[in-house]
Amino acid sequence: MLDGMSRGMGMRRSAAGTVGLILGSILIASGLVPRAASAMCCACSSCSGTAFCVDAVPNSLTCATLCVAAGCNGTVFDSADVCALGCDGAPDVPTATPSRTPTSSPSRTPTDTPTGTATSTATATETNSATATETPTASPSSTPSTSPSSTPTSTPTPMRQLSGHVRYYSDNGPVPGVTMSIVGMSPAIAMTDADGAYGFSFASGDFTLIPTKQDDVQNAITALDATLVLRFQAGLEPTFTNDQKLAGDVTGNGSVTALDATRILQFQAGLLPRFEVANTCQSDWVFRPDLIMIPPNATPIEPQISTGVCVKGAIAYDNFSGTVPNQDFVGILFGDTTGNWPGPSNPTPTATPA
Ligand SMILES: [Ca+2]
Ligand SMILES: [Ca+2]
Repeated sequence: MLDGMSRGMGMRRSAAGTVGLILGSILIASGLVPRAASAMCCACSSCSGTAFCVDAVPNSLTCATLCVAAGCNGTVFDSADVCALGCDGAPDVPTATPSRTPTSSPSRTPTDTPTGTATSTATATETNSATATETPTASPSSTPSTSPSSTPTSTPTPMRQLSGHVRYYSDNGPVPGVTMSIVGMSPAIAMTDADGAYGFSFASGDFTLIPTKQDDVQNAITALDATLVLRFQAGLEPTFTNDQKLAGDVTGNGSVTALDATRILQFQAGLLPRFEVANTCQSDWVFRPDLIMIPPNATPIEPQISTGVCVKGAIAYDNFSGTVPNQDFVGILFGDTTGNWPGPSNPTPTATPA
């Protein structure tokens, strides 16, 4: 299966591969080794043209994970193997197609055009060949805008099937205003409230839960953060945690260096509107799952950042059902290595049920 998955992932970068491998091991360990099944086509709905063919893994969680790994916030999977542009079209046949939907086959125009005016044929050709490259562009991924989702209608608080909290990494304080996105067959969005709590009234099937948050810096990024980065790089901060490393890698290249310190100084001086890593991740914050217990059929996905690639922290659920609380995350503001983000500032929106 690993082989099938890795082939399915095709040209994806190493971070995605790591997630796939981790997921694969978890699936094997948990006895979810695939039954014989048709291939599944996963189309990442928010990155048009990105699709994967997953063979012998009757598990849309894999699809969601692959799309998440590719930086796409939406997944449409199709167990019948009939994606719009096809997966492999044949059940039970392992394919090696990491099918980027064949948008722009640089078709040589049919040679047998009758009349001989060679002029017009030349133009129609290789114009759009450039689009076929597989650079995992941090493309539009539909960052769930904090849109004024038509909500609060004061219904009696419904039973929450899926719920949890988001807390700040340094002091466990509540993080409000986090957009919690359910990515899967039935996409939904909820916001964390002033207590950092969120909840979805309806959740079922296969999906991935992904937090993102924009802005809300609140003067938490100062020269002190840059100093701390330099001290860490010089080996003077032995207790620098993984969370601090996530905060400090504002260039998003997977390591904490003097360049990160420079960028932090530029940011706090107003010379840099946004960190590179925030652009790559489409989020000014990074989150990691913080589960007391991992529910059955759930897979925590740790954030992984390397040049041009941002695998967001998430929890993937396979065949979710029932009522599952405590699906918590830890939030980290990019740049805040000192961890002094002060906590809720503005009156925050009341919890927005999905
Ligand atoms: Ca860096
Ligand atoms: Ca700080």
